[in-house]
Amino acid sequence: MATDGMGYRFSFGPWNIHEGADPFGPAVRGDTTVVDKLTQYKALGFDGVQLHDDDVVPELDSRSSSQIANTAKEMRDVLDSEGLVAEFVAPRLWEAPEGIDGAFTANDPQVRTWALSRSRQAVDIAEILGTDLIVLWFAREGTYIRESKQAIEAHHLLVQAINAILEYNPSIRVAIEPKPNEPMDHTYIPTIGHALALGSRTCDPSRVGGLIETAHAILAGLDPSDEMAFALAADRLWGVHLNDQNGLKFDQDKSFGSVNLRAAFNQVRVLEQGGYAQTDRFIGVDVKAMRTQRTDTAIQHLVNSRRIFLMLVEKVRSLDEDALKQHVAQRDYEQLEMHILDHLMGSPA
Ligand code: XUL
Ligand code: MN
Repeated sequence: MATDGMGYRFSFGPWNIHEGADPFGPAVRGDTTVVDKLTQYKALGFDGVQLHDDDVVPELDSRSSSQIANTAKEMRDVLDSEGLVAEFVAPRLWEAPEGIDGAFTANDPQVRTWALSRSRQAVDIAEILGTDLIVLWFAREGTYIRESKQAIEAHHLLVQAINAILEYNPSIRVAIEPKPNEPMDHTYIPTIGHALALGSRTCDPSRVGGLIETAHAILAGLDPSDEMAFALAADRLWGVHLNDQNGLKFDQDKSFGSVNLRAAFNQVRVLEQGGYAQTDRFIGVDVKAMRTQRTDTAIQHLVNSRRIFLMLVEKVRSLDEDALKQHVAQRDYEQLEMHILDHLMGSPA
C-alpha cells in the first residue's frame, strides 16, 4: 500500500495519455508507445496500470498463443522494472472489425465464438501480468435500433459469456463497468444494479463485481456516489474510474471534480465510509486531456485528478461528523447543507 496517498493507491490506463484525436479532428499531439507511457507513471504518483488486452499485445487477433504469452511476459518485465502492477485487463472487443455490432451479443454466432476466445486470451494475459481482474465494458453490446437484436436473448448471451470466463480460470474475477450509451444508442447493463443482477445469474456470483465510472453514472442520470454505495454495500466495488461529466452529452472523461466538486466530495466520502482504502483496490481515474493541451503538459489531467481526490479525502476526514449528526437529528437539512458548503469553501463553521 502506498504511504503518500493517504492509504490509497492510484491507477490509470495508457489510453489516458493520448494524441487528442476526436470525431471531428485528427491527432494534435505526438504518439508515444505504451512502454514510454509506463515510464511516466511513478513520477505522476500512480502505481497501478489499467490495461486493454491489445495494449499488452498489439494486433492480438493475428498472434499465436505463444507469441501472445511471450509479448505479455515482456510487458510483465516492464511493469516489474518500473515498480508497477497491472490492475486489470479488459478485452477491447469494440475496436476489432468483428465486433462492429457487438461481440458477446452479436447476431453472428461466429463473432460470438471469436469474442469468447479473445476473452479467454485476455484471461491468459491477465494471469501473466499477475492480476486476477478482468474488466468488461459492454461497449457495443447494445443496439442502435431496438429491432436489430433480441434483448432477452442478449442478456442470456451476456451471462453465458461471463460464465465462459469464470469457468476458464477458477481464480479470475470479472468487474462489469456499466455505461448506458455511447457508442450505442442504448447499451445493455447501463447501471451497477443491472451489473450485479447479471452477476447473480452466473455460475459464481462471488466472482462478479463492478467498476463504477463517474461519467457513466451521470450519463445514466444517476448520482455516482449512490452507484458506488450500492456496490460497496454488496462488497462488489472492485474498481472505480473517477472523472467528471458536464451533463448529458458525449462521454467527456473530464478531470475528477472539475465539473461538480460537491458530487466528487460525496464520491470520496462514500469510498471512505465503505472502507475502500483498507482494501487492495485502486483509485482508478479514466480522464482525457483537453485537445488544446500541448504535448509536454498533456499529463496534467492525471496529476490534477489525483490531487483533487487527495484534497477531498482531507475534506472528508476533517468534517465535523458530530455537527452533521446534530443537523440530521434536528432534520435541519438547510443547516446541514450550509455546513457542507462552508467546509468545502474553507469558510469558518
Ligand atoms: C469507455 C470507458 C473505457 C473503459 C475501459 O467509456 O470508460 O475506457 O474504462 O475499457
Ligand atoms: Mn472507464
